[in-house]
Amino acid sequence: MQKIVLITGATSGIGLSCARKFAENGNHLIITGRRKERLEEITTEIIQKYKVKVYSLHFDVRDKEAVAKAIASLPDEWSKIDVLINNAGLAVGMNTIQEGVLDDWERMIDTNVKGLLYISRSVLPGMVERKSGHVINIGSIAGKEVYPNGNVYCATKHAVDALTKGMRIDTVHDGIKVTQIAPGAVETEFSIVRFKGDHGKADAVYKGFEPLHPEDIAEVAWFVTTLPANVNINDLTIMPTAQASAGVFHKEL
Ligand code: NDP
Ligand code: 8X3
Repeated sequence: MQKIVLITGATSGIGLSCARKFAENGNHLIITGRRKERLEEITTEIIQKYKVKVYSLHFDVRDKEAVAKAIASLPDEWSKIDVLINNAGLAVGMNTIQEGVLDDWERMIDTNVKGLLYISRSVLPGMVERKSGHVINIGSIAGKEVYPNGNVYCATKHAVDALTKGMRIDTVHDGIKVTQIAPGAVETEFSIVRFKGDHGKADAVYKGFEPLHPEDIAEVAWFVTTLPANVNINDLTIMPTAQASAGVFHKEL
């Protein structure tokens, strides 16, 4: 069955791979992000390649008015969202708390926690009204464990873990599925953003082992939406084979 799938942060990495995967399987997409040009390029690519419909919404998830306005602006044919993938997120910086950069903290908390909430607040009422829908929150191994200098990023992903559980409890009487996917190291633009454009530092994160690829996460996100109506996957932690926990890697350097 063709579904309408809204993916936040679809301009790169996991979100972009999810967009391609869901389109490949014949679903119509609402893709969002801040980088308008990329959204336009991706829209054209996906429509041409997969022959599905794509609607793009350009906004910052930290801006609550923009989020509400964007979702409310969806034409009727796009308003019945079947699957919401709360993926937009980022890490900024790696410091101890005593040396932390307040602006980095605010960017992470506002994007990963408040942004996810603003989107969910706008999309969930329609799902509840229709008694149907699936929310997939992209958490992280950082939402299960804490590692040195990861403090605030880990806190935001622990919040995603808690919000996923809360969302499931709040919507259980309405037939909504809520799933968290919590990946370990995935090679995307994530580390370039975390290290503020320092490609050397970003590349070093993935040296000496094969990290997850964003397509691996998209495959699983797609899988969880293919299960029968009575089956929900609550929580999946997905790691590279060479990563045992947040800080333990087998690296051949
Ligand atoms: P990328 O940097 O490649 O993608 C992040 C996406 O989020 C981009 O599309 C970006 O779009 C969007 N985004 C970021 N901030 C905002 C904002 N304020 N408003 C709207 N969109 C925003 O990284 P990943 O694909 O790796 O990250 C996706 C998710 O996966 C994140 O939640 C991350 O925490 C999580 N994750 C990543 C892991 C990894 O190792 N890579 C592991 C575990 C979880 P734009 O810049 O156009 O706004
Ligand atoms: C991203 C992976 O290990 O940097 O969530 O927390 S990690």
